[in-house]
Amino acid sequence: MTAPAPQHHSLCTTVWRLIAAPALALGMGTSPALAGMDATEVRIGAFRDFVQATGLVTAAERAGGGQTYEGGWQQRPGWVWHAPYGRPGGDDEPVTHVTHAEASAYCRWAGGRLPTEDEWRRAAYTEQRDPPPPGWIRGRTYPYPSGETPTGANCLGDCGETAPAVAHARTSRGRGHAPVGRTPPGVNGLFDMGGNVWEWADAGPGSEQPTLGGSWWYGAGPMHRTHRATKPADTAVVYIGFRCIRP
Ligand SMILES: [Ca+2]
Repeated sequence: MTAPAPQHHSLCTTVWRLIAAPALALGMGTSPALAGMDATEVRIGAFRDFVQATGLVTAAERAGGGQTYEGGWQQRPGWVWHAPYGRPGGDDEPVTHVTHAEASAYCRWAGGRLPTEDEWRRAAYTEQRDPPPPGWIRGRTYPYPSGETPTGANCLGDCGETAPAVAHARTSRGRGHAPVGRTPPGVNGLFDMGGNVWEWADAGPGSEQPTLGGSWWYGAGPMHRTHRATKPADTAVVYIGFRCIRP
């Protein structure tokens, strides 16, 4: 089940505009139901604050660009965290083309850390609000972050009418990402846990790290709670982003 969107989105947008700068760095605020899980994927604008504070040059920048998948992995010159498809991205778009280590460093800088896979999954699939808004059942584990169905997420084909992708997206498959928080809120009131961009989680030391929730590149399959995926930790590509938790 997908909860009605407008009042939640309006409230979130209002909160996003009013919260102070340190909280802004983490995205569109955090979910009060979930001990500090970001309500949205981390935004380009927030990552810019991190880059300006730390002088980070990302691996994708050093390599000349991140990657996309077009019948095999293809490097794209100039496709980096602030220009996801080679052209400047808006501050409200999800940051992409960042490695697991870069995502983790951002979260630590912002006063949190990457969620573990278990933390991410509990937030994405099991409703914990007390009481939850109408239409949601406390304690229920849903098949999708959007509820009983994938409807409303930004995925490929299976999600129905979704938030408009950014106009500068360049892809031969799917429509590209939407700015964060434009789809209806899902389980626990979180945005885009299913679809939009994959999200890094932290499995501890290791060269393979979890990515969760699927993306605009895929249908609903990778959004389902039974789906598991990992990527090489140095992957920096157009459809992987992240969010942080401050437990
Ligand atoms: Ca996502």
